[in-house]
Amino acid sequence: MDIATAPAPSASPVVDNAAMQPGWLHLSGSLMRPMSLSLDALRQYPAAVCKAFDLRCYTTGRFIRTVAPYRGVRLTALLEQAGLRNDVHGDFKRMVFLAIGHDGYFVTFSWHELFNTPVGEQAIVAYECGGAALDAHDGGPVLFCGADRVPAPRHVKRLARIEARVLAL
Ligand SMILES: Nc1nc2c(c(=O)[nH]1)N[C@H]1C(S)=C(S)[C@@H](COP(=O)(O)O)O[C@H]1N2
Ligand SMILES: [Mo]
Repeated sequence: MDIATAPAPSASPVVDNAAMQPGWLHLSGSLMRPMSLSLDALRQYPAAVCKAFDLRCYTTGRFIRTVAPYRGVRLTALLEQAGLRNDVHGDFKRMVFLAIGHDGYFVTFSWHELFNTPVGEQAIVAYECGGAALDAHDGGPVLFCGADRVPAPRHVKRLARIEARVLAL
């Protein structure tokens, strides 16, 4: 994996997620090459496909709907291209990734589960569902983790940003 050791930039600027252009995904935070990608740019990466699943709310147990298979790019592929910073030895092992929707809803992934467990193989940024393109007006791109027991929390509609953060005690 591509890991930087150069000095860190100053603190991340405050980002207004709602002001971001619908359909665009930004990768920010503790990365060597922060990126902004359109839905069409996401479609150029190697594709991964997840199985159809029942969307069910974790909080209420409510069945929402059955969702056809998503096709998208793995989150790990995007993060590998952006390159993780490693300003202090082993920083990447203390890294978490925030997947943030345009409405400010967000969920987390740890570096370990994405890069060091099978979960990472099924954590995708989807641009297609059941063979049909997911555009910005359909809520795309969607962040989906196919390994989760209850899939609704890490099913982020209108995904706007992935932010890499190194945790400190
Ligand atoms: N952007 C965004 N995605 C989200 C949420 C949200 O509030 N914002 N809520 C999550 C939760 S807790 C649930 S139960 C489902 C609800 O899906 P629905 O809006 O299609 O019913 O979306 C998930 N994805
Ligand atoms: Mo939920």
